[in-house]
Amino acid sequence: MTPKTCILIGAPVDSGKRRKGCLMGPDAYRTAGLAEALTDLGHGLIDRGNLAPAQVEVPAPSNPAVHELARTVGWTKTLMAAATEAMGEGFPIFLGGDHSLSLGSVAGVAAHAKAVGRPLFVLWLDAHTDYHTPDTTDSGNLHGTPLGYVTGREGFSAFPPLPAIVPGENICLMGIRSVDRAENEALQGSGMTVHDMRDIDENGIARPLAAFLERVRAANGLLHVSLDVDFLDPSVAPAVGTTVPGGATVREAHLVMEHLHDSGLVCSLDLVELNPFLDERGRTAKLMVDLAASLMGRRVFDRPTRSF
Ligand code: EXY
Ligand code: MN
Ligand code: MN
Ligand code: MN
Repeated sequence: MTPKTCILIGAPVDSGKRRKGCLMGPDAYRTAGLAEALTDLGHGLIDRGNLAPAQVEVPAPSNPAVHELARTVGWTKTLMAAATEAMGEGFPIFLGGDHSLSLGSVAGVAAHAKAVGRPLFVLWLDAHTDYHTPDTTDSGNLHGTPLGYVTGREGFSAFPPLPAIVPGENICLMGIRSVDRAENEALQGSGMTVHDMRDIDENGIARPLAAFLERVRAANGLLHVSLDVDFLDPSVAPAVGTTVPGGATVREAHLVMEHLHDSGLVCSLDLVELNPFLDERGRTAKLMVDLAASLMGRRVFDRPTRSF
């Protein structure tokens, strides 16, 4: 990978669900050595610190279950602008914060892709499909809605207008093992490619990923990666409020990162849903940093038995 200017964007978003703690995520990644890992790989680094949400007023949501709508809309506004700006300067890494941050990060990256005339593709590594709208969510937790927003589903009238829609055909989800009924119905005909854990157990993770990366390459696309802690199995990544058993192993996740690195296609990254309050001596934060580093560079100690 050619050296990048990595731009760390702290997004202590905690409004996308009721359980608190993701606001500590950005500082946990810093404490776990993210900046040092990136500079050791030869990349430049700018840390923009932690952002704050724009203050906005919104009408009462039609679904009374919806939680903290105004704050999440404010974050979306802030992060969309920050993402578009950072894409013009380097490789943004969004340090979450819960997954509602991706309403802003993906929309902002999509605006940049449109401006430079290239299609945006998204790889969504998650236990969940996050395809709700504010009208379909039962929990009211807006961290379950980012893919609904960026694909242009109806129901997001309180949010900023999308600068560019990401077509479902450009989105690939991996690690899926928890889908709500309303999401499942909407997924039919969405065009998105969904590799659930059964699929990965039966076929492995490398081949479906390679097929997706080939599509990105053939289209001269830009690729945004959104990594939710709950993509990983809770036994190796306990610091998340939405654990689902049967997740990706360290080996599978690491292999994904190596293939992403080798592809040279990735332009931006979300690290989301880390709740340091639930961690065990920083192990989840450290694993997420290790995965991000493997995406950003080939490290010889990744393969200690290999001769060079
Ligand atoms: N589908 C469930 C809901 O809508 O409440 C769970 C969503 C969890 C979202 C996490 C971030 O991936
Ligand atoms: Mn998610
Ligand atoms: Mn999830
Ligand atoms: Mn739900």
